[in-house]
Amino acid sequence: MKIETVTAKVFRHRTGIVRDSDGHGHPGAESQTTSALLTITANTGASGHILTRAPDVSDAVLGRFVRPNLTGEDPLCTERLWYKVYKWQRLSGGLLTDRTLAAIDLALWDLKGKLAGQPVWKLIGGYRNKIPAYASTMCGDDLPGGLATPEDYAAFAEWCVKTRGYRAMKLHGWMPPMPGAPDPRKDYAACAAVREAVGPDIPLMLDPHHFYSRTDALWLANKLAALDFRWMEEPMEEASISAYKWLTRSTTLNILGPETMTGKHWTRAEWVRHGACDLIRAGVWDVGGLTPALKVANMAESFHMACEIHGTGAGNLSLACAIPNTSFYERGLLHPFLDYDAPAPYQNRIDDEMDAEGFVHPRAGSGLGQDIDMDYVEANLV
Ligand code: XYH
Ligand code: MG
Repeated sequence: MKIETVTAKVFRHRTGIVRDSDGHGHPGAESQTTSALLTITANTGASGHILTRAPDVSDAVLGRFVRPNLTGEDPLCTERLWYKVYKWQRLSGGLLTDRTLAAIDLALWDLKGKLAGQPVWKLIGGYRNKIPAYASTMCGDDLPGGLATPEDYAAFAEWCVKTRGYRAMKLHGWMPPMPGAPDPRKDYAACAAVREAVGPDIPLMLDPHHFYSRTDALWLANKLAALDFRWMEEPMEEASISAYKWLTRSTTLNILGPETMTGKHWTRAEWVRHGACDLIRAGVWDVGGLTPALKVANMAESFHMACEIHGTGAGNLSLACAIPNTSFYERGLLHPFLDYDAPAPYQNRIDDEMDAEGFVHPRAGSGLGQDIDMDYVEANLV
């Protein structure tokens, strides 16, 4: 069996999310955008797919770094193929990103599942057939009745927990360019209001401004510890392991990371080695795919540490349901003005449907479990 083609189809669709000047998403006027469907096809006719961002799978990148390494290879050899492509990153001048590596790896795992007739979450471990989700809010905004005040966060938290059934919640605080941001005291006010609204038994977490000083981060950590928060993630630039080592040692609050730091499983091993966090973080799109993300989770387990998965989607859900040492699935980003449960135009179903008790269930079908509207993709090609 051999890989025959690696193709990407760019298609247009509507979106109700606008990006601010720092890149954070917020509800906004409907507009047109594009996404891409990456497909890897074997000579048996079987195909693996993953939805991603168009720049991740440009024809230039696929032609230069991917097709020469995959065409003619056995698609089941995911470890071998990951390394074949990954090694081209070093001299790619930054053109071959971790996101591209992740898209390739995820499409190969989807193909492997299709060939095996099994869901990927079972092929890689199958530890659980459901997982509690936490409601992961969008970053704070200045929209009246949105996430503009601590009271807004509290009201949304009540809806998430008492109406929609979420069993945990993570706030993203206010970040620049929002008025008054960054301000650890404003972040804390929202956290205190949410704790008051949901009561003492709901796990709460904070993902604040990502460039606080050590002293601001420590002040916030200690205040959240007093509110019995479960963890705080990425309060400072993650390139400074020593700053995180200092913070983790200085507070009783659990510090989670690294989320966005490059270096894949190698960096995360260093964070454990240096005591720079209490819980490890890995998302398939951050570390170059499911193949390296599994290595992060298994490494963390060896140190009796949780590996909390960053981000949503079929790849992260498969990972979260495969491993023993994780607590929640991050479902979001959520906002009072947006219906997260409504499929995107190119989906028949969202990847991460959640029941009324707050559990997300991975699918029983073969592959990653995506339910893509292929007719919509074909009808809206760019
Ligand atoms: O928009 O800064 C942000 C969020 O932090 C985003 O990067 C991501 O959804 C996240 O951190 N989730 O935990
Ligand atoms: Mg985060």
